[in-house]
Amino acid sequence: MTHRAGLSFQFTHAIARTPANSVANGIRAVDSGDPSGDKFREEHGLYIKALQEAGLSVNVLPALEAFPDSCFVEDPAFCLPNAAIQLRPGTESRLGEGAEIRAALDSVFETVAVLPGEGHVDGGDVLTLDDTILIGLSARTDREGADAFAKLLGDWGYQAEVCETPRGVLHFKTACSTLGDGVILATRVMAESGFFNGRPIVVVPEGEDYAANVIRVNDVVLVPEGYPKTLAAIENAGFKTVVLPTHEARKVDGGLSCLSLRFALG
Ligand code: CIR
Repeated sequence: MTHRAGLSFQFTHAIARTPANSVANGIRAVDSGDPSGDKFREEHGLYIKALQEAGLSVNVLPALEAFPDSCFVEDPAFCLPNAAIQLRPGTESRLGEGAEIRAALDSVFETVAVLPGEGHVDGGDVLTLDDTILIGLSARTDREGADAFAKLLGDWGYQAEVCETPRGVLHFKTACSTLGDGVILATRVMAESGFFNGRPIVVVPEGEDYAANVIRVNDVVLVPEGYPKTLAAIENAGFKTVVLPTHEARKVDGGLSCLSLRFALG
């Protein structure tokens, strides 16, 4: 696709969802204790404020107790400037979240498509760069879903590539992010994967893999609290940062990107 400067980080709007108390039952690979709804909502409030300070108008949807992981709105949908796709998350307890977010998509986008076919894609497996969109196969995103998604993006004039998320990594974006301006932040394993085609990569220092999930929002990069080496690496690469607590999200394998859908309208 043609290079669309800023596609990966210039946004005007976001959609988020308040964490429910049921987030204590959220899915996790390793149990390090249940997140508390109250503490999670406190951290979420700071996250929303940071998005607003970065210039976004944020629609915060009400908590959904029936879906413990529903505050991770990145997974059931994918947004582009002026168009969105309702996805089918690849785990049973989250499947219904696509229908739950649909009205919020319809209220802002002229075009909202549903992922064609029967396959599954979690938005956490989709990394939008300015010139291509990478889709990682994972335990959540299957080949049928990824191919259908790539075809739909192609029909809309975007280039998409399907890659393999390294084993043991929940989502493609658990291990990498765009810092914007063509620069990638990635864990060492992901940096050595060859997915990034010679793009400049800031490698996440050893022991800080969780900090590979950051978000560039307009002029700033939001970085999780507690990862000083990664923070320094991002700042040394010339990016302005804002640090946010994500301690409760982390207990259920969530990070900064999962907590919002970010897009440009206009
Ligand atoms: C899940 O396992 O689906 C949630 N507990 C965490 C989702 C994190 N989402 C993301 O990385 N995009």
